[in-house]
Amino acid sequence: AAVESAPAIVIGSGYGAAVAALRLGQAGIRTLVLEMGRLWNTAGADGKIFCNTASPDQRSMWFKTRTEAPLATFLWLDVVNKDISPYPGVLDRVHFDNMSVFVGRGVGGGSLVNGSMAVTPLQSYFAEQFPTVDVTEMYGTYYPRARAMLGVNTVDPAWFESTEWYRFSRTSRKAAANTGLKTTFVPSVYDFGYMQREAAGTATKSALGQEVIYGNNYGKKSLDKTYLASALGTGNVTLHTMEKVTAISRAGDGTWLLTAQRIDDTGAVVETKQYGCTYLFLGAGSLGTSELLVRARQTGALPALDASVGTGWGTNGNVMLGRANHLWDTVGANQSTMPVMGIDDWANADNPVFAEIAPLPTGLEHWVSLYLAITKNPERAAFSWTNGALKLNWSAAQSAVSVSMAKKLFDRINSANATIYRYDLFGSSSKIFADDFTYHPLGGCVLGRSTDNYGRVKGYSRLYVTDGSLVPGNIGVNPFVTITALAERTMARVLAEDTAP
Ligand code: FAE
Repeated sequence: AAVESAPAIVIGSGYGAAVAALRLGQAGIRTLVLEMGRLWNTAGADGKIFCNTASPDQRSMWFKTRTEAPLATFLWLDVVNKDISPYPGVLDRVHFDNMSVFVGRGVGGGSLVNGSMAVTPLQSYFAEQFPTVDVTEMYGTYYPRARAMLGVNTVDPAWFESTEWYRFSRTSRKAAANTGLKTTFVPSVYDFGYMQREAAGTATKSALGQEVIYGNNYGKKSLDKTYLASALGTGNVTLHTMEKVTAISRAGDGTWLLTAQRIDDTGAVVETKQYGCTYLFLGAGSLGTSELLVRARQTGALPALDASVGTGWGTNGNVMLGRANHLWDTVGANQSTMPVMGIDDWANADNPVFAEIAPLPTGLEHWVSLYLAITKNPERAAFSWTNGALKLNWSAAQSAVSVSMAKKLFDRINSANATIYRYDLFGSSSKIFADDFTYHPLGGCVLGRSTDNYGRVKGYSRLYVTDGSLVPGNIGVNPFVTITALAERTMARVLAEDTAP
């Protein structure tokens, strides 16, 4: 096949990729973005682009025959998941031994499916995780730049206190306060002005209409509305969708060569394409970028990649759990899907935990307080390319470390409130902590180990990583603002030093 060439290619279209595409386009560099998922801009028969969590259809998940929502059951009943026909839907759940990873698929990557929480980590913890990065510059320049570009806003505290849609957060806040724990508002990229109009009945419901993990039809500033829209607006950026890059190698003259498979809506490969570029940016996410690099090293295509490539992977200590409230502590039938508050016990040196107060919007009162805890689990795993597939050596014992950390905090909350855990949410009554999935895959090509201090991959020139694989397995809060800010930092440096004529 003929080789299609561009000065720069970006693989993926999530946070790290979107930043790369915009900054390259603004610098006047012709850039091609290759994304394996769909462009989500066309309404289905119901007039909506995305389906909601209450009645998922084929648009919900990436080539599955049944949805795989994080909550397996409710009152032990298998009422949460639904049979669907295989289709390139927006949410994927990738299964490894002992750990499955949720990721977004489509133009915008994780921004299409995530909870919009836009959190900046404590500066001291960032410095601990990234000892080689100048924190003054990070917190003075790149975090503010990322937050501004992403459109971060905060809920109006007065509205928060009065609306039925956040009763669930206030009830959890009360339980935390009874325990002597601090809660904090969490910024968001969901437009709270829009949400207030949803509540007032003057705008079509999205966050208040059970839309989130299978996409939001309104209100959310996902990357296709921010960075990627601006990138395409430069006139220098072209987007190819439904194309999965399967191999990267380097020609004798230093050109990067890529093989990509274009698929149709059934998943069949309809074309195998070859691309060439001078500058290659990997933004396929922790799983995608790790797969491309580990595979290239193990097949001999890129033998000079560092031995650390594929290592340093972690779950950001994710654990999901539910508590059962007393009958008088209602959480409300109506719940916004966008979390706005967290229990912030990260400063507790003995057991640091940041726990998002998560919604469980079923449309009826269920007295469940749901949480996604982020713990400081130090366990890490490594990827390998084995028998033609990506393997991850995460063990159940490594998940148990996150659980014991979350349990330590929530045992305190239960004891201070005389409450218990919910036993009916995760498939079997012996499972009260969902420790077998993560929303926050991080690592695999860690900054300063597999790359230099700016995301330039060691062993090769003009090869860059800009996504979550740079983060060493844990960042203590929800990760997308950090991924975006690090990508801004990389692009500023690369455009100043590497691409100058
Ligand atoms: P990512 O956004 O995953 O983008 C990678 C893109 O590359 C995807 O579009 C892939 O389809 C594409 N791709 C992968 N491999 C290939 C290939 N070989 N060829 C072509 N394309 C490819 O990467 N984080 C927060 O900060 N706040 C939240 O509230 C939050 N909630 C979440 C809720 C859910 C349900 C999920 C799944 C995640 C959540 N996250 C949240 C995590 C956040 O979305 C994630 O850290 C970022 O999306 C990761 O950004 P990357 O740029 O690393």
